[in-house]
Amino acid sequence: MPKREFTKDHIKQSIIGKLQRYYGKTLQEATPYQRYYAVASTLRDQIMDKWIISRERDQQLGGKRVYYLCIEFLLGRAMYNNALNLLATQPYTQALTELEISWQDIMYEEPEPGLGNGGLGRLAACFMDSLATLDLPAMGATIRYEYGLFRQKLSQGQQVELPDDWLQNGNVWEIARVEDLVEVHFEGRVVQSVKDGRDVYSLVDYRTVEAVPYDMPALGYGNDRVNTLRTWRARSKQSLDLSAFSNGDYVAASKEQDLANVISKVLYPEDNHYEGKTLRLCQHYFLVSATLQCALKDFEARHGKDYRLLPDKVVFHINDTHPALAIPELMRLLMDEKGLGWDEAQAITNRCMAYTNHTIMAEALERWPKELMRRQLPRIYMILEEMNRRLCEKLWDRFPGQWDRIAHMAILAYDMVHMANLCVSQSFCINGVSQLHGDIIKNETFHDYGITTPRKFTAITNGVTHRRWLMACNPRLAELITASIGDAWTTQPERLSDLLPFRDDAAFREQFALIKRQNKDVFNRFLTRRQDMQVDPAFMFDVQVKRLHEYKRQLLNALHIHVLYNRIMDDPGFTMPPRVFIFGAKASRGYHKAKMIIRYILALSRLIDASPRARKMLRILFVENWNVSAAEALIPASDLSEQISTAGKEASGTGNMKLMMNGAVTIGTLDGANVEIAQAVGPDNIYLFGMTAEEVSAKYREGTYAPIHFFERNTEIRRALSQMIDGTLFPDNPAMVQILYHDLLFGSGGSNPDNYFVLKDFGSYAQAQADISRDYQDQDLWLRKAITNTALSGFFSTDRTIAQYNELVWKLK
Ligand code: 26W
Repeated sequence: MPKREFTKDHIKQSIIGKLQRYYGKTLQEATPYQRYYAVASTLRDQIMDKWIISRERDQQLGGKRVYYLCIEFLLGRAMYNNALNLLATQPYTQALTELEISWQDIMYEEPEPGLGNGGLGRLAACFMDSLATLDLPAMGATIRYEYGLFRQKLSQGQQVELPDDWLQNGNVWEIARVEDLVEVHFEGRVVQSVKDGRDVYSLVDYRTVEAVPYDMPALGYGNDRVNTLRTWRARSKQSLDLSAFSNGDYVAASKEQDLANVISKVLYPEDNHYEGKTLRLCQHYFLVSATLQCALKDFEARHGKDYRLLPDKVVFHINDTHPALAIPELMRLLMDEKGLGWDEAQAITNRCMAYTNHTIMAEALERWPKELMRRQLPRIYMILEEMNRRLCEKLWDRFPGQWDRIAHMAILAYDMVHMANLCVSQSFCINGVSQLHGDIIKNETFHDYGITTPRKFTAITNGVTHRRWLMACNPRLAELITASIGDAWTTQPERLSDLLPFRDDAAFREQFALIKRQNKDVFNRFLTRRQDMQVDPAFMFDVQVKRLHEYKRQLLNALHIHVLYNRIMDDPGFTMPPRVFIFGAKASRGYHKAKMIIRYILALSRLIDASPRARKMLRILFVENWNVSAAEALIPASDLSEQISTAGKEASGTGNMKLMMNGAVTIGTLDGANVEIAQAVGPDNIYLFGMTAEEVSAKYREGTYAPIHFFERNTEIRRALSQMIDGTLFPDNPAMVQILYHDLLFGSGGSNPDNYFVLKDFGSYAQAQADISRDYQDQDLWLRKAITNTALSGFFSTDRTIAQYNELVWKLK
């Protein structure tokens, strides 16, 4: 098929033509949304050509492909990135300019797909970019949530959640593939029969939900590959059960519909905290069953029915345990539908499944009650039981008599299904997302599996796509880099290290500083639009942006700001280089302490603003509704990156990488990928503080930590904590955030006091912050650090991550 041409003039014609045909409007009459739609659908035309070619080529080559299963894909807006990956920003910019449209005017018209909570989902989105750019055949699979992560409003000092109705005006980038619809079955009962001398099991009296795929293109940068992100929508099979309806039983008539209509309705706003909700289990099974059915159909079309070939042609990547039911589902399909025996099916399944763990927080580990699983998915439960029986038999041979140990490793134990054990025992690869996290899952979390199958464990450090997170969001810096070292870095990010010598070039440093300053102005325009605010661009931007969680320790940051405020108020001689502490963070709806931390930060902000002297050097900005677009606006303007989790808790972190790439210097603990950032840039270009992961582990084991001592001995801590509850912050309700105070000193709800060592690490954190204030005043020194960070960020591109996954795990092409 010949590719159509897309020159500037074609683009202009196309935009005008679409406005006319779709909306019956001239360019002048069109609304900003209509203009957006016309530009985006012009890009889409261009993508379609490539998409078809790409699919045909894969079909011909018949190679192996990866299905990346993830319950979240935090995509962010696509228009500009698609233009970038098509190498078409220039003709589009010219065309738009001549039509008197600016990117800025139409960009914000694009609804933002926020189909994820945080790191897990954003990583999946970055992976799609690098998979396509490395020309690897891959399909992403997720749920097409009608409502993405809630929109956050800040109102009267607290977070308010509003629904995210992102599909309201449709989605230009998706194509409904009704022809690829599959059925997913829930509930019912299993009946056994004998066929050709073999036991055969099938599900009867089940409830049917139809899964309709909506495909979105995932483009490679500057190549011909377009992969697919398949998002599944649930719908009911019949519009109504007519017989029940005509009998007047309206509830029964719509029963099937209820489940169907809620499965793809809304993304759970939980991040690192698991609750055993039935609907969530249904979502998980819906995603894997639909995807696996379509994968097997595709396999047969390309390679026939010899399923022994499956592991050479297909790999399923399970991201965190949410898609873990892919394992028993593949068993079910191979046995019940394709007629294979158990042993053969299991051998194939074990060779097709790879698993990445993304968190070790105990409260995030999924365990489903057996009875719930049995009721919702009877056949799947049966398979899990048999799988568990065989596993325990093997474990018994290895650890005879060690009941506790075996129970700890089992899939089924104490009436619960342990999803992590399912993944670890049945996948050929168990991956951690940073070197430290890889060590922790192998030696602590899954210690006994680390002993029995050490070679299955790998650690491949996460990354971020430098095309979205540098080229697209920071075009000025990208241009400066290319002008200095050429453009090889766009596909070989390690080449960014060619920038290192430019640290010593005063003119380059000046340019770098100028761009940072310009990016602060750009951010201010964004902020005005979002929440009608401005920050002083002369201030240092100190940035902590990530989901709100106790282990991420936004509270440590806030407490330090509080102490700085007191220093300013107490000591008329105290000064510091002006800094704005910027937060962006959503708290899960039911996470009370997290919401109290937001209240505390907002109250501090009010307190500071009330003092003319304090606000000259200290400000707090809380960016409302933290999402991908906000990140794209703020990160290029950031000076300091706060990565201050309790060591051992943050599996990797990826915000740390985005900020580093854009020349922010990190203040951080030796946690997750911070360890590797520190190794890359060296001690002079990062501010490390706090306990190490080993020290944290030792403290937990000893159980002797007594934060009250810090309260007693450190007057600054005592003063700030006391003000938390004495009416200074909340005159109308002094007890508002009492739980935070109480939690730090005495523990709450049975937990240890200060479980995340905020007070223990406070001293070294405050010292590191003082060093930063000192160093920042020497702008040459600071700029050298900033440039070093950008120059050495190439390792943290997902291009490297994906290359490693392919080499060690997927082995595609
Ligand atoms: C069931 C509740 C639940 C929901 C989401 C449990 C766990 C999750 C995610 C796995 C949490 C998550 O996003 N983890 C983050 O994954 C990133 C990508 O690997 C890492 O960089 C972050 O450190 C990790 O917190």
